[in-house]
This record gives sequence, structure tokens and C-alpha cells, in this order.
Amino acid sequence: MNNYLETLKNKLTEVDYKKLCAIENPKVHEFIAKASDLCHAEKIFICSDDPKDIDHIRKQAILSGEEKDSLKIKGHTVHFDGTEDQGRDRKATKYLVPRGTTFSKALNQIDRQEGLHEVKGLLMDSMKNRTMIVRFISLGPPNSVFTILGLQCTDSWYVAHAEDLLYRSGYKVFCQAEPNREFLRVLHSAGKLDKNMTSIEDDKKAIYVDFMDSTIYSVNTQYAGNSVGFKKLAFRLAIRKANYEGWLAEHMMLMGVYGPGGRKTYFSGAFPSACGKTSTAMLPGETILGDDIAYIRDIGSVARAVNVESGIFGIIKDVNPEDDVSIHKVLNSPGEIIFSNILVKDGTPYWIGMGEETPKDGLNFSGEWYQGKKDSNGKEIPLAHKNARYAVTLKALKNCDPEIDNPMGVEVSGIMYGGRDAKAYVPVQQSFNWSHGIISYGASLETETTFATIGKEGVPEINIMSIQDFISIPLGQNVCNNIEFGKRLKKAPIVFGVNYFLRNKEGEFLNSVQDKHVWIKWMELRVHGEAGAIRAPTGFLPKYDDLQKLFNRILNKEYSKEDYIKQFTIRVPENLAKIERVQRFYQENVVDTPIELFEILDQQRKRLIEARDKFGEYISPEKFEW
Ligand code: SPV
Ligand code: MN
Repeated sequence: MNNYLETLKNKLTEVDYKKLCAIENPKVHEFIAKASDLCHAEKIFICSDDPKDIDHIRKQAILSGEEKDSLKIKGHTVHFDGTEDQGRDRKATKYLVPRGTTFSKALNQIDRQEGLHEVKGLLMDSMKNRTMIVRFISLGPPNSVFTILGLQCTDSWYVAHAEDLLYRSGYKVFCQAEPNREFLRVLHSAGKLDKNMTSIEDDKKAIYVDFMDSTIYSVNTQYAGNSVGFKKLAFRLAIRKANYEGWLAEHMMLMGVYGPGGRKTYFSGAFPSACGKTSTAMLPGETILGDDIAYIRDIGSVARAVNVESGIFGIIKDVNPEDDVSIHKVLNSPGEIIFSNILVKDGTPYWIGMGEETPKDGLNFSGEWYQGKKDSNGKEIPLAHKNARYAVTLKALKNCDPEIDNPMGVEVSGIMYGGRDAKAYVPVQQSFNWSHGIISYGASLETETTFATIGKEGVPEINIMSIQDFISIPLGQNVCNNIEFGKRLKKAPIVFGVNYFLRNKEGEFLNSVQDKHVWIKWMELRVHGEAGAIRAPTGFLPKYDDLQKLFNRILNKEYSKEDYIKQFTIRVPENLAKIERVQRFYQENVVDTPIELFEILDQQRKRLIEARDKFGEYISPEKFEW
């Protein structure tokens, strides 16, 4: 028995002490002992993933008041986050950077010693009179080449419960692992709480990522994106590990798409938060493996991917019975679901855009809510937060793919990148080759900020591969890693660019929410060489006839030539302006941009200018057809 175990003994029950002894890794004991010492936890609960332990967590989440079981449907609970903790907090999230290390300017950072001092000061005594819950998690299927182990200490029963719905259990894996097995560590405290059990010290939020020690500290936070360490926080560490080991950790959904004859082709897709990633992964009639984070490895010279998670922390806004058939059904059926930041009235949850009449009062993240209620700045509080969410296990969905736990992952044949781009990119296009796709669609991904992060909405920004917030290595290195990864493969996935948010001059969207299903089916055909394409300056465009057939078959809709031309017109000035912005971003922020990025952007610029000289500024796709 080591000293750390000894010091932990008086805070553990006999049973829990035994659970901890079954793990041989002394680093596990050390982390828990140091965390408990710093935070002064009164007791420690070790979750062995046994159904009894899970049930205890669920009950405590309700008993403590962090979740309310006032919803009518069995298994449904609701949790509220503080008014200032309703999305990922970019400002409060910082990398701890040791002296002498330079990071890209675009990354939020703080000197490591200074940051550790600050965050440990904030965590000190935070768990007095509280229980510290210890959870063990397997990121990716256990016992596979993809597996990364994680350990979280938290004083939030809600966080511990959410982790149960969102991640694969890892206690057994820790027990069986070698004593020197690496693992990621997370220490979280919700900090001071009000009577509604929401964190109140918003001005003292700190979410610090210490890659030197594979540790994440989060304090005075509850919103899952800030507190559930295995979501975007561990992801930052995984990107680093992937960088050293030669694989990719991506902000990507993973789905199976059916093609002719019932064949299934797997796609992954990167979209910034609230840009259609989850709804794409959940398209009716196709299969879902994951909606947020994927690890991708070169196995046998093809790209194979797993979902890092096993559940969905999805945006509930606009989920309605027409557009989101499968998840709508789940949200209205018995089974375990944690709703967050919705409105509750008479045991029923309500949210924005649900396609039903909503009540004029109820309970929401602001407390007792009534229509017209204002916040301290005089702004009207909506019935539910735009970033209200649900947490549910993927297996609750009927179309969850049977390969979800395959330790070898699934072969990815196509990758798509999509942002919120009102002006430039067409709804779907295929890159000329791997590097062109990675640079023109991935590394050039531009989007508008959304409600999923705290701060102003609608601000245009570059969001490299939709992981800019999470890249914990020099940004240029990340672009380089992507290029190199595909070049090494015998059969690299085909790269597509999508844009669900293209608008006309009047500001109206040119596509409906369902149209993405047609784009996905077109990509599936392209992967198998079964649809034609038009070579435009920015990539291969779909042909009208193919889309017309697909619109008819998939959506039972007439698709007019006029709509096609509006959507697939190459807008030269907007595309050139985009290239300028992307180029400037890299020149100003990224010291290690690979030269290939500038070359590929230059070539694209040249193609656009040549086309403009020949056909004008706005070019119908038909002009490129011959
Ligand atoms: C996102 O914002 O990209 C999410 C939700 O997937 S979270 O990262 O948990 O905030
Ligand atoms: Mn996400």
C-alpha cells in the first residue's frame, strides 16, 4: 500500500477503499489524494460503474438539487446552469504555457506557474462539507488502439451523472491496466452555489489546461462543456497526443450513409458548434456513430475512426418532429435523459423552435420565468436558453450504428467540412484532392459565432477545421498533420465542403434544413464514382440531373433548375475575399503555416480570376459544363 492510499483511507468507506485498491496505478491514487487535499473534500465516492454506484449518483444528483425530477416522463430530469454559464467559456479557458514555449496568438494562454497558482487558489477548500466523486472513463471503445483513459474528480453529482450518459465506463479498464498506464486527469469543482444549486462566482471561473501534466482544472463552472472534462477539455489534450503519435483527434460527427443496393459508407464531418453537425449525423434512414468528437487512425493504410464518446450532449433548440424525427421520438419516450436550460411547466419540457405552443410561464435557468421577464441589463429572457441541451446515450436512438463499439473503428470514405458561410461557398462541393480539401474547406473554414460559446453571436471568424478553440499545438502544425495524414494513406477519404447557410442578397437562406440529406447522398455516390460532377474553380460541383433525382427520391421534392443555379453559382468576388481573409489570418496569427497552404490558396485564386475573366463575377455552374 502506498502513502497516498493510506491518506485517503479516512475519507473512504471500506467498500470504496477496496475499489481503489483494485487499481494498481500509483498515479491514480496520487491524483485523487492531492485533489482531495487541495479541495478539502469531506468524503470521497469511488464510482466502479457497478449499476448500484450509477444509481447512487443519479439519486444524489436529485437529492442535492442539481437535477430536478419534476418531469412527467420516467427517467427524465432537468438541470439548470447559472445565467453566465450557458455555453463554452472561451475567455475563461486557457492553456498553461511553460516559459520559453510559444503558442499561436490565436490561442488563449497564461504562464503555467501563474495559472497553476491561480486555479489551485480557486480550488482550495472548494469541497468542504462535500463529497468528491471519482469517475473512470474510457475515451473510445475500451481495449482498442484508440483508447485513452480518463479520470475525473468532481463535486458535482450532475457532472458525474452526465458522464454516465455520455461516456464509456472505464473502471474495469483501469483495474486491468498496467500500473504505469497513462491517463488524463480532470479536477472540477462547481464552486459556491446558490439555493438553486447553480454556481455563482462567474467572475472566478477558470478552466485551465495543463498539457505538461495531462491535467485539466475547472472551477466555478457547471455547463457541461466547461465542467465535463472529457468533452472539449480532454479533447485539447488528445489533439496533442495525436500530434506526437501521428493520428487525428477531430471535432467530427461520424455516420453511416446508405447507397444503392443497401451498401453503407461511413463519413465523418467537422462543423463548428450549432452549425448542423448533430442534425447531419442523425439524418433519418441513415446511421449514427457519433455527433461530436472522433479519433481517426491510419490502420492498414485506410482512415479508420471511432466515436470518443457514447452519448449526445445535443442542442435542443429547433428540434421538431419534422426535421429531427429520431431524436424527437427519444426526447418524448421514457429513458434516461438530462435536459438542461429548458423551460419546465407542469412536468413538461419546452424549448425554442419545438413546433408547439409554449407556456407563458414556468421554471427556467433564470428561476421562476414569465413572458416579458428581463435580466439585469434589461434584456428580455427567452423561455429557454438557445443553447439548452439534452444528454442521452446514443444507444437510445433506433438508428445507432451496430459498429459503434468496434475496437477497430469504421473505415471513413468521406470527410466533410462545413461552417456558417452566408456568402461564398456553394452548398456542397468535392475537393480536387486530399490537400486541396484540407486547405480550401478545412483550414479555410469560416463561420459566424453562435450561442454555443459565451459572447457575441454572428461575428465572422476563421475556425480551422472547426477545432480552433481546442488546438493545443501550433496551428500550422495542426494543418500540416492533416495534410500528411492523408498523404500517407493508400486510399485517403474524399474531402467535401458543405455550407448549409448560404443566403441570397435579401438575406434569405437558399436551402431548407432537409436539403443536407441530398448533399450527403450525392457524396455517397461520388465516393463510389456513381455520380457526375462539374469542374469549377473551387471544386467539383454536382450536376443538376443527379440532384434533381435525389431531391425527388429522398425528399419527394421537385428541384428546379432555377434553384440549382442560384445555389451553385460561383460567386467570384465573395470567394476571392474569403481567400484574402484566410491568407491574412495565417500571415498574422500563425508563424508555422505550411507553404502548401499558401500555394493551394494561390491556385484557387488564379482559377477564380481566370473564370471571372471568361464568364464574369457570378458564374452559373452550367458555364463550367462541357
Ligand atoms: C460544442 O459546443 O461544440 C459542443 C458542446 O459540442 S460543448 O463542447 O460541450 O460545450
Ligand atoms: Mn462540439
